[in-house]
Amino acid sequence: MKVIYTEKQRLHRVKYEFLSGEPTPCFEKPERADMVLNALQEHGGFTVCEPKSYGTRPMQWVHTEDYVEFLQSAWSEWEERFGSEHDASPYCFVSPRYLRHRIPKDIEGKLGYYSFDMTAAITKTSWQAIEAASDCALTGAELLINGEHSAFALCRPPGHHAAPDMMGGYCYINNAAIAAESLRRNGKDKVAILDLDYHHGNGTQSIFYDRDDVLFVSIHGDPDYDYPHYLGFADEVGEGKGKGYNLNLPLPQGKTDWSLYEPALHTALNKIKAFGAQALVISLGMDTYEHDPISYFKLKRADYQAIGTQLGQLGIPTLFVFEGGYAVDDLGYNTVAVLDGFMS
Ligand code: OKP
Ligand code: ZN
Repeated sequence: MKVIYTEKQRLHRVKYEFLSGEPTPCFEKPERADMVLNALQEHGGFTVCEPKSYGTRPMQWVHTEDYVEFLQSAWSEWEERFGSEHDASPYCFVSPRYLRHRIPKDIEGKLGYYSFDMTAAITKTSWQAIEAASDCALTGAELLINGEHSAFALCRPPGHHAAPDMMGGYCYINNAAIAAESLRRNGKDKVAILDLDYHHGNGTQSIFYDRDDVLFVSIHGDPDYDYPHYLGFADEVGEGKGKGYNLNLPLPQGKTDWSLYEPALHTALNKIKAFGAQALVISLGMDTYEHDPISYFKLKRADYQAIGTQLGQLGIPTLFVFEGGYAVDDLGYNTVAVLDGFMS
């Protein structure tokens, strides 16, 4: 299987996030990709290649132009006002209830306008990594368009929380959504996205919520108890012609092991089969692992192999797009277990 990765993605490294009120070194860090690369190399069945460059045009398929421009200029605007010592980060947000959705001129106002939480800070070199991650996803999609049966876009920063004009949850540009849209524009009439990250892919859901040509299915921790808290419930089924093309399968925090997970996976795969997907994008979050430091499912290494096997049995051209997963020591081997299961 071909893996698309570039060292440029190392250029995004945020110093801190707040975990239960405490400044903590950011869990989403470049070493995550290193662990995956190591495990891929040890396995031996993978070829790592560099992405092609696609620029910002494809980003605008799923994001607004003003948001993409904001991401590109945010650091220089921030640096001009506050210097380069601290990462650019929002603190004030547009509550949907009482405040006006109006883009302020000041960078602190803009950061809040374009964010739904405080976990997506911007550094001097973040943009280069963000663009590189999008390129990895697009290169992966192009491999499928050119006839590969599968590929793995090893993207960082991740993307599934990024909405048309909002960052959050370590995500800026929605890599999986861009890949899905690329597949749609290149002959795949029906594309399914299966989001396996522990956290609901609110951004991806929002992007495709009113569409019937891209099915979104997600298995994740119940948002009544887990991040992103305000989306990802089972009654969100899509709207307009997209009604019936969004399927959320929230599972209980703390006790979801394979015995609870497998039936949900079965439901998800049946939905994808019934839809008749011609290409499948997997938002491959590995934070469903029993030892993940910020998530609460109980999947084990062998379960990842089984997930991969079941995905492979669908027989649909499949692009894996890397999302979360923070148990760094086991992250590489767990990821390879999914891909190995898929190939075998
Ligand atoms: C990004 B991805 C839990 C804190 C959660 C944000 C998590 C972002 C996850 N107490 N903080 O979906 O893996
Ligand atoms: Zn996650």
